[in-house]
Amino acid sequence: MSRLVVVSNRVPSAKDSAGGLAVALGAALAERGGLWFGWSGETSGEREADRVHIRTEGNVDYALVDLTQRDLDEYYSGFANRALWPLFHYRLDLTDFSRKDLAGYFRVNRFFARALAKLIQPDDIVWVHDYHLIPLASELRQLGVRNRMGFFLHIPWPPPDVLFALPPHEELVRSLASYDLVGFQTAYDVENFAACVVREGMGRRVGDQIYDTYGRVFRMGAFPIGIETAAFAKLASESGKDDLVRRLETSLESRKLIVGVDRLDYSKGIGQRIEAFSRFIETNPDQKGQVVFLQVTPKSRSEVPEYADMQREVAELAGRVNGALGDVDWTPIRYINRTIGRGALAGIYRMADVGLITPLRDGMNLVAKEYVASQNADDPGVLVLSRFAGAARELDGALLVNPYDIDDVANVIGRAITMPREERVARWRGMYARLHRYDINRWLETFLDTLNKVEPAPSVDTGALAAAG
Ligand code: ADQ
Repeated sequence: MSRLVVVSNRVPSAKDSAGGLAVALGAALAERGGLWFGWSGETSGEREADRVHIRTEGNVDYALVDLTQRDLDEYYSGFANRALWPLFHYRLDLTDFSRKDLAGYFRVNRFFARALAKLIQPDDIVWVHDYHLIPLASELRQLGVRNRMGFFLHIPWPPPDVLFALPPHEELVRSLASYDLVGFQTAYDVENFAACVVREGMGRRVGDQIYDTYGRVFRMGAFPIGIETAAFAKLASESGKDDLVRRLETSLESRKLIVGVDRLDYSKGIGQRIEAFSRFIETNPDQKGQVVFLQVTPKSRSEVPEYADMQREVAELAGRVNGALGDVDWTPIRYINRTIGRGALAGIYRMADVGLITPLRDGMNLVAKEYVASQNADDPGVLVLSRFAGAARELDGALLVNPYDIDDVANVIGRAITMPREERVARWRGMYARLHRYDINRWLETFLDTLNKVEPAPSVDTGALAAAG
């Protein structure tokens, strides 16, 4: 088995509480021996490609590099999070493109490539994650690295007319062609990407999910990410003793619970969700005092202005709804800005009669899967899920909604909260079986097996082509 090299913008630190992806990748690295490379999370005045901090745990090396404040502003807060993130979530209105940020994005990818190239051994298999690092393979190939390389995009890939609004769209597609395998969350993303390649004549289809782009042949495919299903189910079933879970249960006084859990991000549709809950109460006055909506939302990316604006807007909206609908003994919305340990989170999901997961656009949405995995098999809650989450392609027992249609979401909340037990059990069973079969480890094996089987492309190097103009 080849050694595995994982590359992501951030490398989980020893003190982070590891999420499912970090746990699964960590386990794969430990099994094969490997290297996890990325930004240290630290800024320094100067950056030097040979100043790589290496931490070794067992047979896994964690290799970290610092970035400068300017790198972070341009590469991370700039091009990655103010151009790629909004555009890939279909938000042209929030996309802020600048050539300065784009140059920073390519500069940091080149810097990462120079530092990483020295650590890669000839038989290594390299797996790069997410939109921050699209150009990494192309930079590595220009440095002569010929290893098998795969890329997985955690967020959606937009359709051609959305992508083409981004001036450097062709460079991004050209960069992706330097990988041997490009993985997306759903078949819709694959379709969108293939349409982008073909529409502007950047490449052509030469086989099943195989494309020749700028003279380089590569494979693409859908690899829907999973969760640690069995571990989540276990955490949830053992969560009854957790202090936070008990306090929540006592405070509910047998009221029904609806839960939403998301990073504070405009793609998650939190504002529309609050409006829909409010509409549900207005149109069902008998539910006043009978139901609580708990929205758990840790702040994220506060350095990006759109996120700071959103923090204020959502807090104000929740306050306004509580002021208008609440009573001395009932606060309809509980809005909490903090992260919660996985055990307590699983317990909250299990206690909730409804999981209200309504992103405006989402690559997958792991919360939807965690909610399903955490339910009590004999008395499960109901998942209300946006049709625009990648998870909607798999979770066919959910009640699907259009999150832009506030009346529809309000009606479906009513249907979910009154759904008879037999229907809840029937809907839940199929979803759980699928999540159990196709969990995070299966996802990881499927991606790596496919990457291992891809014929390495000896065809013309994208880098050489780019250099030749
Ligand atoms: P995210 O946009 O971060 O991920 P999501 O898939 O929902 O979205 O994952 C969030 C994770 O953070 C979940 O595991 C959840 O439990 C955790 N989390 C959220 N709020 C929390 C809280 N208050 N306390 C503790 N934990 C919390 C990106 C893409 C998604 C894609 C994932 C994985 O945007 O579409 O599903 O990557 O590929």
